[in-house]
Amino acid sequence: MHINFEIKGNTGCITLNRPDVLNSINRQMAMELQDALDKCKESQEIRAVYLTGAGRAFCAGQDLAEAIDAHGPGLNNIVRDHYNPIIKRIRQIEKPVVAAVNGVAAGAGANIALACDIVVAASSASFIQAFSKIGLVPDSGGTFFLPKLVGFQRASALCMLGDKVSAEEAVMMGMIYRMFPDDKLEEESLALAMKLSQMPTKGLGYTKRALNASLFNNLDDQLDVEEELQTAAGNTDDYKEGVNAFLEKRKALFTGM
Ligand code: T3D
Repeated sequence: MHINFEIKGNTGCITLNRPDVLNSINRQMAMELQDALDKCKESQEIRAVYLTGAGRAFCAGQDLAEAIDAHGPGLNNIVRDHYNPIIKRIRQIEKPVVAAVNGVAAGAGANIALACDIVVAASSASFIQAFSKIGLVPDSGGTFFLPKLVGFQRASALCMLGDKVSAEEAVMMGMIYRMFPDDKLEEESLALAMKLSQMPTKGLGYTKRALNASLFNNLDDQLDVEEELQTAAGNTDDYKEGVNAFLEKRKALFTGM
């Protein structure tokens, strides 16, 4: 197995686990990651997803030994069968997906992290659009998310130069949400995922759907989406519980329903 998958409370925890090659992704790992994301989507018990890496790296992107293997899957197949389905799954799971970037995130590894809903990193972590250094194009949604996160100009420079961005710089430029000291990352990031897993899951799922739609919509269309999803959220048990708890001055107990 190249992925560790376990359920902690209501959080599906996925750990990329090929530390000797900095968790670079080969076909087996890509398929296992897709399967784990499917489990997270389908399970009622899982209300948040947590993605991290084993060892000193988050993920160094494509396993380059496999990429140049004449008997390997081939470039176009790698993008179509490995990375595109991973990114689509991350965006389509209507539950919060937290990436805890514990070390270097390069190539597809960086862009898988950036496709997640909330990205936090260890202070020693870094992000590298490594593709240009080997003559490739950013994939795994990098050309989609990066300009939206950091602006077109910065994204162009990062994609073309392949500069290493420190966690601190990544926070400053809005590429990621927060940074924690190395020895606190696991505790803090897991606590964040666990907290999300106890929040109104349907409401968070609708929020994600609205944010996904905002990437394409004009204001009129987006207001329509918000109206529709607010109606749906208002019909959930968690909305009733949230309002009642507020009025009764007690802590809400959300069930995700
Ligand atoms: O077919 C396709 O390729 C299409 C899909 C493309 C998607 C992509 O992700 S393309 C981009 C692929 N990734 C890269 O180009 C990054 C390659 N790695 C690096 O540049 C560096 O390893 C890092 C900057 C990430 C970290 O550097 P450093 O000095 O901390 O570690 P290292 O010594 O380079 O790596 C440690 C080991 O991991 C080393 O093996 P060894 O010498 O101990 O036996 C190294 O070969 C291995 N490793 C690191 N990255 C990869 C890898 N092995 C295979 N594939 C990797 N991507």
